[in-house]
Amino acid sequence: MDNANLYAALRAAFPAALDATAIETCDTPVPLFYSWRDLERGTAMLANLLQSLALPRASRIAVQVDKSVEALMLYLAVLRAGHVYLPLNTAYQAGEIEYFVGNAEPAVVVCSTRHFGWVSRIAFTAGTKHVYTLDDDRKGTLLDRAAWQSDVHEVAPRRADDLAAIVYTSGTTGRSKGAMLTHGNLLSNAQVLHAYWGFAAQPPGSDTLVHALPIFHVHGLFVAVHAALLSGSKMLWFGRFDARAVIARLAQATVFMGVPTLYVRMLAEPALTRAACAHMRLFVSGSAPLLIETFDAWRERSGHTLLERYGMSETLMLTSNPYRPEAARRGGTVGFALPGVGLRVRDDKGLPLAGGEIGGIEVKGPNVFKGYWRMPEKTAEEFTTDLWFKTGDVGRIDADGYVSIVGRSKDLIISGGYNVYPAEVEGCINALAGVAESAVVGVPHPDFGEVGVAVVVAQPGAVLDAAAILSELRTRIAHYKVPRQVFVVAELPRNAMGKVQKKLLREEHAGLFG
Ligand code: MLC
Ligand code: AMP
Repeated sequence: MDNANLYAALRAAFPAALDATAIETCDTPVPLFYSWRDLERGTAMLANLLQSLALPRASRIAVQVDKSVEALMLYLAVLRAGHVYLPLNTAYQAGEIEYFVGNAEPAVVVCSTRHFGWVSRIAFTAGTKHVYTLDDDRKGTLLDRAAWQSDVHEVAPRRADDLAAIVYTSGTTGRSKGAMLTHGNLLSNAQVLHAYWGFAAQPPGSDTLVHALPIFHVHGLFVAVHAALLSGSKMLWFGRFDARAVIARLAQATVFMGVPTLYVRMLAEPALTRAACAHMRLFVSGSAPLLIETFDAWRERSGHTLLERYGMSETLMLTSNPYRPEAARRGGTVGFALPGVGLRVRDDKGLPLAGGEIGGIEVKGPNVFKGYWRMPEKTAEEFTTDLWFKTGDVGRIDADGYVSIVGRSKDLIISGGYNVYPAEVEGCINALAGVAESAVVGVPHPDFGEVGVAVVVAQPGAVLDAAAILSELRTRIAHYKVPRQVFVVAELPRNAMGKVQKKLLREEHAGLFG
């Protein structure tokens, strides 16, 4: 039987000329050039280090580090060694990390040196045996240890339905859930996008992808990285997104992937011109709704039509506008269900809707995850009896098959491409001294698309200070979850049933950010 380990498939796509550059860094003090051989050897050494620890099969390797090529190699090494990669946003605070580590029980935790004190305390308390550090300057105990390992490693045999990664997504109620993704989920989706977005039709190695997204979420880690590796394409690697610096490198690139905020920020740069984009063949947008104004402005300024696609952590990519003809990419839609993906729209009783009607989007396919980590009841809740996954997104399919997302049944704010669950933020605010209750709503924001605003009611006799609430929240939750503004009010608007009317709050604060 063939080895279904995702790393084996990615490795098989490396170009024959292993000394060619696979990754060039763009914002390190000096540019660093990593060859395909460097990737192969580096991941072998890291995989051998993991193997030397004699961990149980399918151990979780939790990683909260700044973006670097070595961090990418660690992801590939975890696949290679047959363990389960658990990426963590660098913005997560101690309370959040404590939950993830407690829930996933990782055998190994890797963090940056500056966070080693508190992260290792959490990890050792939770029973993790090995904590390493990895920084974005090629330093840290992980690399020190790996340096002693052999650079030859046989890829661990895995089946398509073996776990490759767990990606935590916040829940509408309660705590985050770990979406279990298999080698088969990741490879099948990567292969579909490889064909659908025209990578397969290019001569191998002729694409160059500008990689400027974080590598702790699906978009940057799976969609962008797998597309590049599976096509033997070089990556121009940015540790963090900088609009001007990215535009300056487009002349050497062919593909860019970003969340809408990245396009909004590039549009604000005078350097974004048709000439600057002349070498490019594809700009992909996803993770959050793309405003039609951004779609139109991008076409006008760059001469390219953004290709918008739609997906989520549990399912990877679901729909995409067509690659060709460019003219068939429709702004305001997320395109067609990808090959192999079943997508249907149902009413709130789960009954089929006639074409064009708005309802809940349900999906099926080899890309759909295996379930939530150690939460069988939550998994069961999110699937229909005929095993379609309920995305929580609300949309419609038009007569030509284009899918549009018109809203969400889940109470979710997407800010700069990051998901913020109001229930989690409200829980945090409600736990503060003197708070009786709170409501967090998303309002339009010119840069981040949407940001959270909190409306808070004090307990009788208590006096609340908005600034104090904000600074307290900053120590408890990731910065992007902290509301942009806090209003202290006498009471929350409620309907006759006593339910907080978030719609009214959204309307009241809709104009806050212009
Ligand atoms: C930063 N800030 C944010 C924020 N990012 N606030 C709300 N939402 C965000 N996304 C805060 C900072 O803490 C800071 O607050 C202030 O905004 C200004 O920060 P900045 O320096 O301008 O931010 P920057 O570091 O440039 O980051 C912005 C960004 C980043 C857009 C580059 O957020 C980003 O990389 N987003 C991409 C997220 C992503 O990859 N999503 C894919 C998920 S996968 P203060 O108070 O200090 O001023 C998925 C599935 C799918 O969804 O379909 O793909
Ligand atoms: P996550 O849980 O971070 O994977 O986020 C997935 C969610 O992002 C989806 O359920 C959608 O609500 C949203 N999303 C992703 N892509 C798009 C898009 N192109 N347009 C609108 N929403 C999107």
